[in-house]
Amino acid sequence: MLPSRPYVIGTVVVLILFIVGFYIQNPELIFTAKQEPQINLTQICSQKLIDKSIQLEHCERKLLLKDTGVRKAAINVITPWLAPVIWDGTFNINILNDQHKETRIGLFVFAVKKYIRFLQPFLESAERFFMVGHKVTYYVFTDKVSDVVKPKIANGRVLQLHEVTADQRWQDVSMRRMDTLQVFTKEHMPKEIDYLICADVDMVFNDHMGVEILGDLVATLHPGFFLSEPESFSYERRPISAAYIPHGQGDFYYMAALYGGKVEEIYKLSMACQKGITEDKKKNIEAVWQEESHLNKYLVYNKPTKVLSPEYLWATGLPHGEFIKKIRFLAVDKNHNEVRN
Ligand code: 5GW
Ligand code: MN
Repeated sequence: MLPSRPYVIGTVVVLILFIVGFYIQNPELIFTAKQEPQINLTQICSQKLIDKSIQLEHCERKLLLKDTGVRKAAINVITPWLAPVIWDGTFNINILNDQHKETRIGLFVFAVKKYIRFLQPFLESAERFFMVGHKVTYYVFTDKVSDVVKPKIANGRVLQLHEVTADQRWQDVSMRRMDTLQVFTKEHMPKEIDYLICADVDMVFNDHMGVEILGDLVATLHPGFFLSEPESFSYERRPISAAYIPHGQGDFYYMAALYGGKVEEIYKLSMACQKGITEDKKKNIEAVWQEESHLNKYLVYNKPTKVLSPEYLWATGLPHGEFIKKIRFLAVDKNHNEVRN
């Protein structure tokens, strides 16, 4: 007997509904034929690696270097613990400026003995490039307050001059900064500012340095080591020093000429570094790169929440590849014998 007509129609309808339902659940099957051919990322990467005039925008930085001896992680825009590495092109300054309208920022700098000569160009260039349009307090420490030439300072910005004693040994001058930081980040700064940036004075601001550098704990890649393997970092390697970092540990070599963070974080950092410096002094030793060694030690175990690319720390005459688009903060080419005696 043949199936009745309603039975046939019913079966066909069920079949159609089944097919339609299947494709609704698996839409990619419908469009398979229309899909673009798959992009071959490996091919693109290798083309970029061959191309010498590579554009350094955004995530392309990861593809940059063709020299296999060079550490690729060094040009990442993010650390393995997911802290951003700040390069030109990785941020939108207008969004960040809006977020930081009310933020109060401190800039801490020592200018003792002959280094007082660097202060005026430092401050004048800061007025041009450092946190322009924001609330800034300069915390200047010097042994001769009366010798300071005060530059013209924009509205909303304040210069505080503080007297410090000049240590005999240059190593102590540089390390005294931690001791001073420890006091000021506890007693004065918490009421006055939200973030503190600490800098060397033998520097000039040379391009924009704004709120993109603010974070809980911020450190800067040393321009001489950002392409190096960790084994060659000049960490303190003697176990007797409090700044000791064993081989196999540590992520980057940070330069002590620029770091910062929330006042509370810099308090913790300066406490820890000063403690290490004092412990070493008791043993009659000194870390290989003084407070920079202690800073690096601290940052191995307290990872920075933001890392600044060497755009934020470059040295006069240091050759740079295409990957440094902006030199924002530049170490002055100083005559060591002249300024240190
Ligand atoms: C003097 C002689 C040798 C090394 C440092 C000094 C020195 C450093 C000084 O006489 N006065 C002084 O204020 N400083 C502070 O320490 C400055 O803020 C200076 O930028 C900072 C670090 O010393 P630098 O800049 O000589 O260290 P490098 O590593 O940049 O050469
Ligand atoms: Mn310096």
